[in-house]
Amino acid sequence: MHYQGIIAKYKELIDIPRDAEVVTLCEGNTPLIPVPKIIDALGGGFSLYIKYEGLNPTGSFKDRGMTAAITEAKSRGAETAICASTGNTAASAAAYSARASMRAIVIIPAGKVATGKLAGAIAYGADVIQIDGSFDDALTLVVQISEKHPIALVNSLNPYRLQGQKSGAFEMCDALGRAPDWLALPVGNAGNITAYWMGFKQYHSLKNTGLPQVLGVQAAGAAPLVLGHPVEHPETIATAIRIGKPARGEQAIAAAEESNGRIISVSDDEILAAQRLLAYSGIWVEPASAAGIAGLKKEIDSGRFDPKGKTIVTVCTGHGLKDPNVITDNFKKPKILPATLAALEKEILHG
Ligand code: AN7
Repeated sequence: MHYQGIIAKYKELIDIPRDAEVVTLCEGNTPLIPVPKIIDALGGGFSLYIKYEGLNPTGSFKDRGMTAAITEAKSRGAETAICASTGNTAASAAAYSARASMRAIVIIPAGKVATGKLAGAIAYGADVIQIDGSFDDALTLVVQISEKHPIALVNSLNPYRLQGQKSGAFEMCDALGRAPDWLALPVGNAGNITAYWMGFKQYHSLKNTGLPQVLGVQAAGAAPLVLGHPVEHPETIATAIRIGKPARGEQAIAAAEESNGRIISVSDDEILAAQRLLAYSGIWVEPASAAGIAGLKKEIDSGRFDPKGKTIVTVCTGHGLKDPNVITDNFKKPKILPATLAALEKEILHG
């Protein structure tokens, strides 16, 4: 039978109502892509794979969680879903709600959501509401409204989101035959790091696949888990993780500690450099998704982490197409030449 998404694939391991009709876009089943050029750039002597989550139906890892959250909400008769979002959750909630013939309401920080995510949410038919505030303000509001009214909250505070997202860990173990030694991933609202850790522990208890050490990476301007306190005005080019009060912050810290890993921060310049490294390996990700590689490079360069002989996986959470402006604003702009053979030859052969 052809692939039908993560709930069908991992039915027994995902805790959602058994009789629910599954709302799916055949998400998951994303590749682990080897990146030898990045291994060389980081000094060599280890294995490194990119778990390319940008290849999910709406272009991010959120689809793994959304299939579960919307399936459960629909199964209990919910007619409306709501979320706060830096963009990817919004697009995913919109698409899965459309699929389930539910209304989606997404609340986003005005002016701080990448073009492709905003466009996605609108295209899939969500009611998009911008607020004059941050993601954290938006999250506070959607929690309040979903407690007062029969509206299903589909942020990662919803436990079904984690049930779906832990499938990424199962897939890694299936592909590698065991857990990687290290897992590096970006941390924003801290749902994904929490879900991965749950997934690895569950698979290990069933199949003895081992546990990775977890490196969570925040942007320096939005690094509450590194600083040890909320950040009132988070700021970073990686708008996906522009979050100052992570809802699952404590669980993220527990995942890092239990796994004998850590949570670190990287600068926007380090994020952009890692985005370039990935792009020059043929993998275009949005800035937040490059944080894992940026963090890995920082740890290796500083000598805090010896990668020799290790198998490392980095989760690249979202596709670069979501945020084209970052590239056109920060990378070299293409020249415009006169439309003549002479000009073209001069540029190509002598430029
Ligand atoms: C590409 O869409 O929070 O630590 O509202 O879009 O689980 O929050 C997005 C987060 C990493 C961080 N990479 O994951 C949202 C939102 C990308 C993201 C994260 C996000 P969490």
